Amino acid sequence: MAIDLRSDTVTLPSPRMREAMARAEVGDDVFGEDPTINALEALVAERTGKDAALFVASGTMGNLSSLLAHAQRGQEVILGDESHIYHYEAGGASALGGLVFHPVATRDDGVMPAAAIAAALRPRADWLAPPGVICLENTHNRCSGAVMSPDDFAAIGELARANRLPVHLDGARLFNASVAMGLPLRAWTDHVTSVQVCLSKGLAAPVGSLVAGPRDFVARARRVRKMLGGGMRQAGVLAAAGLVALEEMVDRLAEDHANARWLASGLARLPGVVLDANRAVTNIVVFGLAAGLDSAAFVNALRQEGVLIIDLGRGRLRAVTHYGITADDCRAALAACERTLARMTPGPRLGTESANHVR
Ligand code: TLP
Repeated sequence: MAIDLRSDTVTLPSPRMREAMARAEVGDDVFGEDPTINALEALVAERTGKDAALFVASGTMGNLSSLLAHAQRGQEVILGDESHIYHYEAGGASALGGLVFHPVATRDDGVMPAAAIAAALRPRADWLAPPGVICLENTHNRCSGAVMSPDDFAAIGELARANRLPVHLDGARLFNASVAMGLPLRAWTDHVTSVQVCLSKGLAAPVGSLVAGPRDFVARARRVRKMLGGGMRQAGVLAAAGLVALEEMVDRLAEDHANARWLASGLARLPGVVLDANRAVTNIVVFGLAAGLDSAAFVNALRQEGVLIIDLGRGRLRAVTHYGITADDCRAALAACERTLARMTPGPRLGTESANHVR
């Protein structure tokens, strides 16, 4: 079986999840009558310290429903230029909601400083698209799973309040941030208006995300969810796995973080790898190859060795640890990387430079 480090989205549901799914009490969620979904929404509202929460099919649907619930057509979404919403959500907020993306430079450590956001807020004028919502991401996918600190969130929350703007947090991996820092979700969510959290990444549920926020916001997001075709009826079978994910799968994320740290420090020692191992603080390792080594060729050659990673583009590669990956898998993956790089890197050729040098 391949060692699949492409993403934590490849995680399979645990046996306890499958049991809970089989036993789940269900009802029609569009009528608000699915008891398992209602329980999951109440639990996430409580953990995030928000009035209410809404179960949605995916992180993408959660972010899109949130943005469309916060902002009006022609308004700007102020977001990081390395953010998932900007790169990987098919431009949905723009295509379906008429919102305008205003990307702001993100530092390598995943932080979009409050000052950079302040500079992006356009003044009110007839010829300018006004800001409608600020988006943050934590942990930061394309920035090596970096954790943005609660202090940085507080500064942005203050800026947003002063400008009467909502802040939406793409917290697809907020549980990873919480476990890495030893802080509750509220350390971050208290500073934002709304948050989207994924159950289907490191928490290993098969499907689902939740959006949480103020009651009126959640009511609008619920309407958008219906508009997007996301009213899922007896989806309590999915929510049942989500409840197990929240009860049993959060603390074990520490294991994924330890595996990622180990993998990052091993990779950093390989000739041909460019990586600051201190960056790997959660479950994502982003690295590059030395000049002259082709990233796509490396990914393909590694696949032949039974190890899967992904190419983020611009010479950046990503390996993600998760519920399906053990410490032994990481050891085998590192050995495969070493073999692959050795094949790609020409060693000293006998009888030429090195031999000449000895003479
Ligand atoms: N990310 C996936 C892929 O889309 C690349 C991954 O493998 O990392 N926000 C963030 C920060 C995410 O990383 C993702 C998924 C989403 C939102 C979207 O979630 P889904 O896939 O459930 O729509």
